[in-house]
Amino acid sequence: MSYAYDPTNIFARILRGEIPNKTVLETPYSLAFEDIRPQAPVHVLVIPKGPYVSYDHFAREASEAEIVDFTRAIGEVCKRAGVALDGGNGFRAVANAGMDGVQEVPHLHVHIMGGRDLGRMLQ
Ligand code: IU
Repeated sequence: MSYAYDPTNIFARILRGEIPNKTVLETPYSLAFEDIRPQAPVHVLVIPKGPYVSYDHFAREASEAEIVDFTRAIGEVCKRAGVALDGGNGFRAVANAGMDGVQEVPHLHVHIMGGRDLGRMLQ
């Protein structure tokens, strides 16, 4: 079995410049932009530029350079948004995957949400 990536998904189209986005950060291997339906005062999506469906796909097939870049991009987004723990009140990072994870867009994205008390996610 291999992962099937659909190059027509909306984030692939954003990466190709076919659809506008509110960019927060761009690095060699990653892009971060505002979620169009924010669930919190801070709601940014961080995506790798490579064609990865999900976190498990990325973790298994991305290069070390991509993984380092993506991880650092998440840290930088948190810092820029003022939610990193060196000065901010914190955040939630979520990556939904597949049917059970209720993933809407089949291109890996990590939601960074913060700016309010997000409540308990797990009971
Ligand atoms: P999910 O993790 O795949 O369920 O979340 C997809 C997110 O992508 C969701 O929060 C949408 O509001 C967001 N989004 C977007 O920011 N821009 C778009 O054009 C589309 C979805 I379609």
